[in-house]
Amino acid sequence: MRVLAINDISCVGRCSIAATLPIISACGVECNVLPTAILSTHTGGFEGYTFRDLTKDIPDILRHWKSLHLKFDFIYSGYLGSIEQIDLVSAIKKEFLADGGVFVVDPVMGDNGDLYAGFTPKFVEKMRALCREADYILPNVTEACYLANAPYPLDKDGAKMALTKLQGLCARPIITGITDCDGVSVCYTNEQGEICTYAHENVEGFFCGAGDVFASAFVGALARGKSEEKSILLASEFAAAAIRRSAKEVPDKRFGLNFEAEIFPFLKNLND
Ligand code: PXL
Repeated sequence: MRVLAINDISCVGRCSIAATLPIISACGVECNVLPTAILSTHTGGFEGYTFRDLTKDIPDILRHWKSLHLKFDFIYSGYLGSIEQIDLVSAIKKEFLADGGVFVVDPVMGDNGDLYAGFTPKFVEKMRALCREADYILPNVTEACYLANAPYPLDKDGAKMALTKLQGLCARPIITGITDCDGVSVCYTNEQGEICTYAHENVEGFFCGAGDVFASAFVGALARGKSEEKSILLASEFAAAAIRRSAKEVPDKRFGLNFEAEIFPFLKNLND
């Protein structure tokens, strides 16, 4: 089983590839990477970060991979450093996804109702087109609102309506981080096609990278042969446990989730 993670390297801040590699490897699955950009930190709350766009390096990397006849069972894309990279990801899916392989798009674009620095309405439009090619999309509430043209924020009922709209883009959308009086929920369709939500207690404090921890665990569990619904529940439990722990243990939330300390319980659940 071979996963390709297309995401940035934020050198500090425990998100993107720095979260995906350890989590998918811990699942016992080979994780190959295609870095989209290198940043000194992620962009959520830090100032003065460096940003090197790697768009121009990607065609040469792909040429080499083609000469090796590489195919991937899963392609999981996250933070993309330029609009051009959206077309590249689409081409990578066509060229490198194995027959019967799974394409997972986390349409990383924003949080808390706003787009991240450097993202534009044109990017959202292009991302919508990439979502049409995906087997699964994993937007947070902000991204779901941008993609579905829904008003921010979403409660559980709003999320169910947005999910129905997103099914016009991709058969299997999963909306994360829905916050209401019941806590934080994830909204998805189960195997019977019914729209479901799964809630955790709400924990104070916003952590950049929580979506990447969820998405990486989801892909790792799917790659280990778990069902979609089981993978969602395992990934939600893992992300929620990391958030609960980090709310107490990480004084500066910009430095990300202490997901490392929750990997063993996650693996125990995965292997049960
Ligand atoms: O985890 C989302 C993310 C990924 N990559 C970069 C980011 C963010 C969120 O801010 O800035 C570079």
